Amino acid sequence: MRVDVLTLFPPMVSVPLGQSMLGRAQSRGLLSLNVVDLRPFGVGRYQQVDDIPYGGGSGMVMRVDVVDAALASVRTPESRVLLMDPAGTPFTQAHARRLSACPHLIVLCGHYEGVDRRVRDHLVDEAVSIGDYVLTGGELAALVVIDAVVRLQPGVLGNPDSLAIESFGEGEGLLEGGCWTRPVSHRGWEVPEVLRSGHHAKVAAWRHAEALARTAAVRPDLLPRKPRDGG
Ligand code: JEH
Repeated sequence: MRVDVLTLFPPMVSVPLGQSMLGRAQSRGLLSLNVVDLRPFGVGRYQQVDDIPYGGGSGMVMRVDVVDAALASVRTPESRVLLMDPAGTPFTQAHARRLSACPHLIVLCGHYEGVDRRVRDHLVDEAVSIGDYVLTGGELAALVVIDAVVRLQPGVLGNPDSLAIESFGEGEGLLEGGCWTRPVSHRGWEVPEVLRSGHHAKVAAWRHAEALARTAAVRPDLLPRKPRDGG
């Protein structure tokens, strides 16, 4: 898939995405990443990309004309345009799965106090937030979205089993209990006996019980069929 990221700070995006699985996805041609610097689309002698907010308030707001010009340089009829936005729709795994089917994603990252509202209203398909905390800009949030989407592309994960397990529900519906490797004992901390037993059915049952216990302890909201307020 092709991903264009529009940002005032290109290395914030290109450097992390050059590492690990996503770096390998790029060199293997599974991800075609293009990070676009917004600065050359700025206006006037100083290539200004932002201005003071109408109605007052602190900080600077990114200009709609600048964003429009930058988007026009990469947009095609099959592009899906995302705006990273602290007031956007919460990003979920279902979101990631839907976006992974798009041939071309464009991710717009604001900074400072955000972007002129006309961008969200007229130039993008959706505004997305990665969670209820405040970041300094959209770049780190874009990395989260791109990572979650690109790892779902066929061939990106070394082991397709990981995806099979997720879609089966173990990875997604419940939290995982834990995992262990050698040595079998370290400072008296032992690998659970059942995992060394070689009894596959027992291992599966134990893991499921662990996942349920873990989920009930830290994310009871994820448990199925639990009655919740308001329905
Ligand atoms: C942050 C894009 C562009 C910071 C604060 C404000 C919140 C009430 N999950 C996420 N957190 N932050 C971002 C994000 C995503 N996706 C994000 C961005 C930009 C994404 C600029 N910023 C910085 C920024 C204003 N405050 C927003 N308000 C709900 C607590 C208070 C005001 C705007 C922009």
